[in-house]
Amino acid sequence: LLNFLRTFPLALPTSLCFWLQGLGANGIRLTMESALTARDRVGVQDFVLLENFTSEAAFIENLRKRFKENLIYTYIGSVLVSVNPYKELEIYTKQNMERYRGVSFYEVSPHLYAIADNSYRSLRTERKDQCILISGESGAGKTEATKKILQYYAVTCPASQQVETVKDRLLQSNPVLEAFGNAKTLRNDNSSRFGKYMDVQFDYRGAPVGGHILNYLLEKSRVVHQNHGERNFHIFYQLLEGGEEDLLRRLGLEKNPQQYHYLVKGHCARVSSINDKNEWKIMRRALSVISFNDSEVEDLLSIVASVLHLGNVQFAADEQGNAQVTTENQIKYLARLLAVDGSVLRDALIHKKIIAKGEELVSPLNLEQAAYARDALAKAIYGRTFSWLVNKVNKSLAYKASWRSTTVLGLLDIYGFEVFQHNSFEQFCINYCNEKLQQLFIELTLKSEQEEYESEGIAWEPVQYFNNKIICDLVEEKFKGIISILDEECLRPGDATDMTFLEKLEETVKNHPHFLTHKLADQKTRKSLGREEFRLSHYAGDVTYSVAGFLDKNNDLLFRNLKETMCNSENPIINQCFDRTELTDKKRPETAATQFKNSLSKLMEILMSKEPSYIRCMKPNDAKQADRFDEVLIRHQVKYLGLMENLRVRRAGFAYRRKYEVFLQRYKSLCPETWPTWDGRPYDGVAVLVKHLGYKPEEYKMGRTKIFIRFPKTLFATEDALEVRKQSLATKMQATWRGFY
Ligand code: AOV
Ligand code: MG
Repeated sequence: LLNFLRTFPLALPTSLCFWLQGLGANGIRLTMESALTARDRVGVQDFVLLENFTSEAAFIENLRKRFKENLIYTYIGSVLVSVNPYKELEIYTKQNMERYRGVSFYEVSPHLYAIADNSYRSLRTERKDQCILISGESGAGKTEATKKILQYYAVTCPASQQVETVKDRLLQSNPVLEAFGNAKTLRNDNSSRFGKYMDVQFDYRGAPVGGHILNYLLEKSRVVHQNHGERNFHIFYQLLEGGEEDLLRRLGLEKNPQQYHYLVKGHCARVSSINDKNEWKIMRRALSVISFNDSEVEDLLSIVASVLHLGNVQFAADEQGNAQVTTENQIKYLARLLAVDGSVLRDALIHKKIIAKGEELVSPLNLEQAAYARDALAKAIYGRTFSWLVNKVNKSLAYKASWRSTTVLGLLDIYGFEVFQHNSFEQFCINYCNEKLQQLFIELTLKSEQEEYESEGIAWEPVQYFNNKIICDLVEEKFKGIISILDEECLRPGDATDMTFLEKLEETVKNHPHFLTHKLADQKTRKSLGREEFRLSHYAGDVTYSVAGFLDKNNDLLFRNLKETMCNSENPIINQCFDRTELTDKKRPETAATQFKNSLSKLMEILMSKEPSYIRCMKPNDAKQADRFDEVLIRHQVKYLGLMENLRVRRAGFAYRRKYEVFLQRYKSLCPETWPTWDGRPYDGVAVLVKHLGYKPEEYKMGRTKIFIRFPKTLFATEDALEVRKQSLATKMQATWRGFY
């Protein structure tokens, strides 16, 4: 009977369940992993229970065992470690969601639903804002995890007509933002090319009533260029593959992506893992859910199409070497789609207008400059439309009764750490962002551990760990940091180039242990560094960045006459994206890197103000394949995610801790004095219980609200005793059942 119940825990009628719990068989609903044999096969579900907790090999072995059994989740205390399975697992069903609802963290096997549920309950009971921080390198499963958590809330939180609309919009914002903000890279077929922080607002009943998204630095350069094996943003392919004939005709588009210069750079318009046609349908439906009307959809898609047409605008040089547009047809389409005057746009693409001493100076562009202006326009249009889109989503998610108080739960899903053959400004920003998050993780987990020891009245034993603050400082410090130096070069009139930036960097940070260039390197390492490169030793590994394009990308300038043209656009979206005040504003806009730095610093403040939970995602192999556990790759991630340090901090002294009530409830059947009920304080009950179990004084400590157990073996012995007791109970019950028949 017990075996049957274990296999089908949900088949248990509630009354029977209570009866069995009464008999002390509450372990039935627990995972089977407490049994000794299971532990050998599937490893421990919390790394703190590893006998040899300082051994990296033991850590990885435990991960491997579990991965092999499709157990992709494991805890380090309250931190969830997740390994991307690269295949669909049957663990995200509605039934499984119900299993985690309202259940204490440790009573069910590790899952992101447990993290989601735990955060949600803290939010409800303590009315404290929460955030769930999901980190890990590109392709490790952050975005999937975020979506699964949102689905969990959509299914398990209280419902009503109005709430259903909000839930729908929260969920449907994803396909839209992913279509416009995700792309295939070499690391991930659905890689997030923007950072996203999403607040979900809950009302007093715990129902989701609104939301808000903050977006971070979109990788705009992808619009005009993709590396080999990569694609542009999904939306372009979706539109060409899935768009109805009528629509494509109106937009002047042909179905074939090969026709468009902006889509052929990576030589892989079609990818087997991506069904653009299907995704198009999903995206279109999602647009309606987040309250796009037909004309807004048309305006939006006109902009997408206009980017493709822009890419096909070609130039030829006249006798003076000045660029002339040779593709009149594209200008015609552009004029219609962007709702601007065609000849004005044509002129703006081949001239540059400067205002000097109050006078307008117009000068022609050469071929190279014209191509540059065209690409800058494409990037600006796309980037601003993306921000507009996020804004639009936010309007549809806004809590209608915002005067009422809400609590919020934030979900952070950013681009993961990435290293390619060629790394540029974008990777620099993305990896810097990951540095910041890692630092937050270190600070907060250490802090919370220390605080818990303090509040429980137990002495704290310090732990050595690598603090990556030194790398964050290298990037962001005032005057001396890389971003400061980059900005300085960007603002310097005259002959500043990417190379002068590199030279200045060398001068300013030459002695930094995490910084290296060709010139600064010793003979041996020098070979691996080009003269245009610098190398940063990130927490997650060395990355070599090429400085080519740094100044341009950081400046992110659009020629004035192109801006003017866009300001006059009658496409309502473009019109909102380009504001006239930009033309008169004398102040230079902030550079891209500084904007990013400031927005990250605000993000850190937001996250610090909330109670955090962590999901650390890992990638099992580089081939995006199921059932392949590449130990070298995993070891690398275990190292840089600081998981061993995390574990050491968590185990500083004690392997295990539990609230007295929880501990007593679980093990009370093992002691005649606490069984079947203990009427006194839980503290005293636990004291009696552990005395009966023969715990030695050095094996445990009694804190204010929790018992702290030093070694896993003590806990395992108690778990095994519980198992034995359950077995004997089962035998007794079998006898009872037999008696019924
Ligand atoms: P990322 O968000 O961490 O990378 P994703 O969440 O996009 O990574 O995951 C990459 C791919 O791995 C997905 O498209 C799925 O095919 C697969 N995958 C991830 N998690 C799961 C899961 N739990 N179950 C099944 N398949 C999964 V990046 O955005 O590139 O940093 O920037
Ligand atoms: Mg992602």
